[in-house]
Amino acid sequence: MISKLPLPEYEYAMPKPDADLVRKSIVYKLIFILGVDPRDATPQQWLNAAIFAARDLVTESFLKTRRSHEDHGKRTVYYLSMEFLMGRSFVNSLINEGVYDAFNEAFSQLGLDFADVCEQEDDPGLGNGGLGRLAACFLDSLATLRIPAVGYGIRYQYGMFKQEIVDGQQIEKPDLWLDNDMQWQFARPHKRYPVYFGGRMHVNGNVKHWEPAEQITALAYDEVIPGYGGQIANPLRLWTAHAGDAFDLANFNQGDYFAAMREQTSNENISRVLYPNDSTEIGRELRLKQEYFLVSASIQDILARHKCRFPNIRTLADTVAIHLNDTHPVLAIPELMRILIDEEGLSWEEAWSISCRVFSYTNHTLMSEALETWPVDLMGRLLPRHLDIIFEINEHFLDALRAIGKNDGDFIRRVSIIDEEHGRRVRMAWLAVVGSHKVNGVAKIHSDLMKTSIFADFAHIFPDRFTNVTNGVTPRRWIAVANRPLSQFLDENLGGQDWRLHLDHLSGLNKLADDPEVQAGFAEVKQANKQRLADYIEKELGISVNPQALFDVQIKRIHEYKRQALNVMHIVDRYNKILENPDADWQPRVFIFAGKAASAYYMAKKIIRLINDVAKVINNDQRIRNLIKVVFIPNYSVSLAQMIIPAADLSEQISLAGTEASGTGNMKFALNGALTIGTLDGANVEILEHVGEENIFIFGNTVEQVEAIRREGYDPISYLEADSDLRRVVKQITTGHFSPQEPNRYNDVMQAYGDYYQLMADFRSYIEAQERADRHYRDTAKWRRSALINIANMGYFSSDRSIQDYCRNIWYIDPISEAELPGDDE
Ligand code: 26Q
Repeated sequence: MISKLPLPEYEYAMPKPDADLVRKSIVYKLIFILGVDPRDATPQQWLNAAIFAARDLVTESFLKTRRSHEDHGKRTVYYLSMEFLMGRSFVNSLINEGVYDAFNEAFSQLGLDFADVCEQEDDPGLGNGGLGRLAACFLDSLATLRIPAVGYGIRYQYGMFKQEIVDGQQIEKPDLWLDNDMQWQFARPHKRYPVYFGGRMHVNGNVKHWEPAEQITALAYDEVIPGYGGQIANPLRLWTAHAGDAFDLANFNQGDYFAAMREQTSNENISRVLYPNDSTEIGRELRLKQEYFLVSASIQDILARHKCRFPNIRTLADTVAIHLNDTHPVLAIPELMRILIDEEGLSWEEAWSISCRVFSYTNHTLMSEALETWPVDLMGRLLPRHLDIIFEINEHFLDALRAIGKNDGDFIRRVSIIDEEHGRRVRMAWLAVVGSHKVNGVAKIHSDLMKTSIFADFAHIFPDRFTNVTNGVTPRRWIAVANRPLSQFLDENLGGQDWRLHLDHLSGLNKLADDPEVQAGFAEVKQANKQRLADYIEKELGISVNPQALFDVQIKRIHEYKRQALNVMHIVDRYNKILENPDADWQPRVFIFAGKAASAYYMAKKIIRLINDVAKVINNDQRIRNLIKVVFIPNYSVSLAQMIIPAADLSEQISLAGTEASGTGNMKFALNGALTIGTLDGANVEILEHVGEENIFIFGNTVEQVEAIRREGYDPISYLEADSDLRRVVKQITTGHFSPQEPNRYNDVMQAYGDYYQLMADFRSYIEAQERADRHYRDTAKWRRSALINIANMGYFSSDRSIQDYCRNIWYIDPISEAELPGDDE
């Protein structure tokens, strides 16, 4: 048990600051922490000083929260994720701590432009997209809901690359975020754990012993995650690989000092760089090392924490829930088993019973080609004891199946954790399902499909294990931080600020949606946000866009299944029709794209180039008279999303049905009063249920239709033959209309792999939905009403609701009550 400091001599309660105090604190930090004369300070240095001032406030909540967790021995959830896409922290912290106005005012006292200072902050890209951003929204909700929780991740030196567009093409540049972003993190040099790799296993009777060949140290850095309301802050603990005083043990023992030192440097690569989500075989070994590195350090830390608070390791499952964000950290299961058995001396049965109660797993994809598997050889070379444990888990599992009469060879082959057919690989998703007490999908349709497709066999074996938790997004970042005009509008029209904590209170807008004054107020908010984005586009890209036009937005990772190419096809079709019929009453539109392609993903990069080629031709065609503008905004990031989403009128969520597990951008748009044009995929289905079919533009084949088409043999050519508009669009793109200098540039982009994502099949229905959107937009009152109804009915999609679902149905955790919270002047 931890010995506690005597109270209350060591208490320090930070006074709630007003602008004067904040100003003094910022100037103090500038001078005495940064050593900069206020006369010479750059906006960047002012920001750094202000961050130190803000961090003081969150740190107070942070330490109090920790103490309260220790005092009450509450059950805690540990969220393991290879990605946390946190976005900028400064304004978010000010809003969550309730000191935004004080800081704003302090900066105006200093004669500085607050917005300009805030723009100096780096946006650490420690994630690829949805899965990483979801983890960040969840941390915000966990702290806000006062759930004892710790996030565990990797402190990549290089996160997501910086995207530049040169001649229409994506160029990747390294993004060294750590240069400036140390202010938010507390280094914990005493929190260090050894992580081992390689070597051999020794078997001595019943006792197994792993003699590793390499050792690396995991060092902890804590980022403070403040909850809204300033009472609670939880840690996000990020691990960095440090060679420290550890060497390649074998080389060192043989006296080969230089070989040992060389290894040491290469091992520090473990936390060097974030992997893209379509990674090729090259460099995969390092990815497996990363996954184990995260898992091993985190499990050691969780066990150390448990031992500090409780005398017996056997009670672990009573106080610890460990959540696996996809299969990436699933080695946590054999790692916990290894420690419980090899180091703590528990029996297999005891260890397995604890392990199953501790772990739960979220699946984020149905596409079987995206499921993680690792070659048995590689696993055995890097982690021989873990592979051995995985074999044993598999044996126990298959034996149990055979014992209940399920011994059909084909069935056993399908559910075996070891895939024997593709060169012996470990199926990580199977391991996650077998080793967890709950497995969830991220939207209703996704969770249902999980049980009939990839996990059908397991749904029979473990019918109670599968469940759904529909994703959500935090209203703090996605309204309060990203859309201040809308926040003010909501405060005024809902008569208070509590929608930030109870998003279902937005439903109060339903009865106001027809009120012309309310509609006008909303229109003003939207216009201000569109103007801000138009200014940004003008400044960054030199393209002038009409802020009165309909802003049609698709921002997300570039991927064939997300069908940015279908969006382009609609743009080209509209272009053709305007040229054909220039005097018709066309609705002006600005098409906005942003998103990164994985650097090795040939087709995704080609799609970016296509967007830019199409933009060049159409934007410069005088005959179009600005009725269409196409803009690709480079370097998509959380902070860009925060600017673009509030400015959108129409949100493009057009994945092929059955491919997007949930989507979360779709929620952010609707929450900010954009109407969705989308397929019946992922969370779109539930958004439709909440906003009603007259306030959303649904098109395209359903999952059942997509499957039927595939079963019967999909024939894209038949759609081309039947539709002359479609034929013209495809011909133009594939024969160089938008790339006259290289006519063949896009001859593979439309029908790659036989149009696997069925663009041709959904084209006509998409065009019709776009026409409905035009007509709807023309009726200003109708559109505004729909936008308000969208906002009013998005309460369900708060990540607070998702986290409450997890707490009730998966983690079995209660929040810390008001009474258990430390008071301000304790
Ligand atoms: C795996 C192995 C090796 C290297 C990289 C990866 C890897 C990394 C990231 C695989 C997948 C990812 C990311 C997946 C992702 O972002 N999925 C999205 O998750 C969202 C949150 O649940 C959903 O809303 C999206 O539908 C889903 O695509």
